[in-house]
Amino acid sequence: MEKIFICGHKNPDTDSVASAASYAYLKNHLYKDHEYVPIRCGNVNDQTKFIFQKADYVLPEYMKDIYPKVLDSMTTSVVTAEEKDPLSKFMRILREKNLRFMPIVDSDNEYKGMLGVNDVTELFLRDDREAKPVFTLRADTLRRSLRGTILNVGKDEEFQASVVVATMAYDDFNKHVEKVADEEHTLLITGNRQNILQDAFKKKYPAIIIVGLSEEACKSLDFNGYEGWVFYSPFDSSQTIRCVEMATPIKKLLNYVEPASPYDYVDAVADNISKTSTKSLPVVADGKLVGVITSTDILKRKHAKLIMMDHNEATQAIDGVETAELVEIVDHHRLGTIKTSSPLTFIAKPVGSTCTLVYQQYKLHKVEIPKKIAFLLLGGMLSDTVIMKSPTCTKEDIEAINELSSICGVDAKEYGVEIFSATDSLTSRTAKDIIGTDFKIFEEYGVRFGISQAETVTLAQLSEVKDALKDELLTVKESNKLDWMMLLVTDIIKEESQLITTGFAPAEQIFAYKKLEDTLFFLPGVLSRKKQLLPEISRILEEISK
Ligand SMILES: [Mn+2]
Repeated sequence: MEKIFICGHKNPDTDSVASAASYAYLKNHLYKDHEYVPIRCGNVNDQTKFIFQKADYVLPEYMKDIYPKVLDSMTTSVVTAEEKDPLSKFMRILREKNLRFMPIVDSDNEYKGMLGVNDVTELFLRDDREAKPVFTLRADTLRRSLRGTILNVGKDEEFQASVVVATMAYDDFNKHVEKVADEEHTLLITGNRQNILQDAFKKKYPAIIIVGLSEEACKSLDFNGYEGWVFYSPFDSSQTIRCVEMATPIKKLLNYVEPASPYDYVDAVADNISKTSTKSLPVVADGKLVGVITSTDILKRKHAKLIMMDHNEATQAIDGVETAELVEIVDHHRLGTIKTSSPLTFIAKPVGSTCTLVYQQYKLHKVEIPKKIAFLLLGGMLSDTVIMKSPTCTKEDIEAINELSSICGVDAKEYGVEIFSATDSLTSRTAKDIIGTDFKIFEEYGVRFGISQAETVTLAQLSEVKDALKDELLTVKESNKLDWMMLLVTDIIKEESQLITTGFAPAEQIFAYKKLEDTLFFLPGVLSRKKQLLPEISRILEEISK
């Protein structure tokens, strides 16, 4: 079944992960045409982990990116041949299935190489009328190719031999054999010629094929003392020679083509595919063949289907989003919307959390909310609305929180405090963790800037870690090629924040906030990046752009 991935933004917060997981549950409950798979494109914070533990629900799986992978485009129903099979079997399958090549495996489906029509053609295109071709043969494949029987078991299962056919007069034949054949590497094909057979049984030929004699008559022959193989062929001499050629084990003709992994990017293997003679690559996982990817597969490559949760801007989306087919966006942020190639469902409302929008979808479709999902949704709502204190919190959020609390059998405020206590204090976390956990990139009026937010139950320890945070902000600014980077540290109890920045003189001069020191500002009553800080930043960027 085709998958549709449901993914929150980069540096996922609780709302984005909880909404993705609970929306996937709803979609899978409602629709059976696709498999809805919740994923996340970053590590989860301690708060999110706590909520998923509390809900006893499995965290969405981590996916680095959503670029098309070999796994999604490869052909999995592949006709193969085994390396021990004779060429005749390979040719028969090619003809029957109308194929140009086949991956070759061993009896455990372990990948051994590729064999195409071109490789076989080359074998027969050799212009060696002067030299006698030497065939590498295995007794078993030769018997299968001849569809004959073994009359005498020889010494070596595998041997190399040139073919000599006894069609001349006895004396001429003896002379001919002496001239052209090396006794230990000769495969004699003969009819019912007693004198020739009597001589042959005394020689070191690795194999003799008898034609033109009934199987019964062959059985009365006396091979005593002969150490090579004796085969009975139901065909005439010319057909038998062809069978010998076609008995060459596939193993001898194989090309080892470096396989692709199912997790390779389609773009990365396209070049290698075009270089192969079969215009295809075997796909191998743990040594076993799992499929084949061809140039046709590449042309028809499948783009991942994606539902974006809790964001709508490309800068915040999973890597490779530009290659994905967006089927839906569920969000409560401002629109900085990504461009799409086809129409899509867009569920957006200025409520306190994306989990509230998911809750409303359960209501709309009259789907009962299981307790586990209620814990996730409630967690996302309480987290995003800072226990209903944030100015982003609406009546709709409160309604949802009340109903979910009763499903979970918890007090919302108590659960909220539990949730926020699950995040470590400022001093116990590294600057990298504090800044990296909830970090978003925006672009406005030609200015590329980042805002991280950290919530805490007290700002008292901020002065201790301030310098380390300033250093880390500069590092993040550099590595993301930003003009301006800042961290909003919010005290959810006192409902105030401090903002540390990397400095952006033209803008910071006209900030509405109280400057405590260089690149440090005090923001009383500010809890929300989205609803309070971001509009102020937009305002001043517009101002200075004039
Ligand atoms: Mn959110």
